[in-house]
Amino acid sequence: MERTLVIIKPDGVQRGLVGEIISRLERRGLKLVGLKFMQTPLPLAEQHYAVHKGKGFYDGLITFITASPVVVMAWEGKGAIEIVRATVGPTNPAKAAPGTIRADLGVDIGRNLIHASDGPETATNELTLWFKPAELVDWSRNLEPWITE
Ligand code: D4T
Repeated sequence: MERTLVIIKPDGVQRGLVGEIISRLERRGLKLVGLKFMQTPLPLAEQHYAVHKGKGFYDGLITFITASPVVVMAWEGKGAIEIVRATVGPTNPAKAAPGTIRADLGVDIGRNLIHASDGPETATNELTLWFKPAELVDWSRNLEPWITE
C-alpha cells in the first residue's frame, strides 16, 4: 500500500488548523501510520528543500519552516500520493480550486500550510528523512473494505 509524507507547516500550527487539516485527510479515507510534533532542525529543513537551494524564495522558505513547530505525518492508502496532492491543491493557494486545503484555508504561496510528497520516489526519500522506521506503524482498520474495494 502506498505511503506519503505530509507536513503541517508552521503557519498551519500557529493558526490552529492542525485538527482541520488532519480531519480532511482522515475523512478522505486515508490511514494515518505516523505522526509527530516537532521543531524542525536547520539541517533537516535544508535537506528537505535541497532541490530549491539557490532560488529566490529559498532563504525565506528555510526561515519559515524552522520558525515554529510542525506536525509531520505519514498517510497510507491506495494511490495515497496523488490523492493527498489533490486534496491539498497546487502550490499557490491563490490558484487552487475551492475545496482544496490550500484554497479553503490559505491565500499566499509562501504560507501554503502543508507539504505533501509529489511522487513515489520523493515519498520514499522524504519518509526516510523525517521518520525512523520504528515511528511508522503497521495497523489494521476494520472498516477497510468499506473504503477500498
Ligand atoms: P511543498 O514542497 O511545500 O509541499 O510545496 P510544493 O511541493 O507544492 O511546491 P514546491 O516544492 O515547488 O515549493 C516548495 C515550497 O516553496 C514555497 N514557494 C514555492 C515559495 O515560497 N515561492 C515560490 O515561488 C515557490 C515556487 C512554497 C512551497
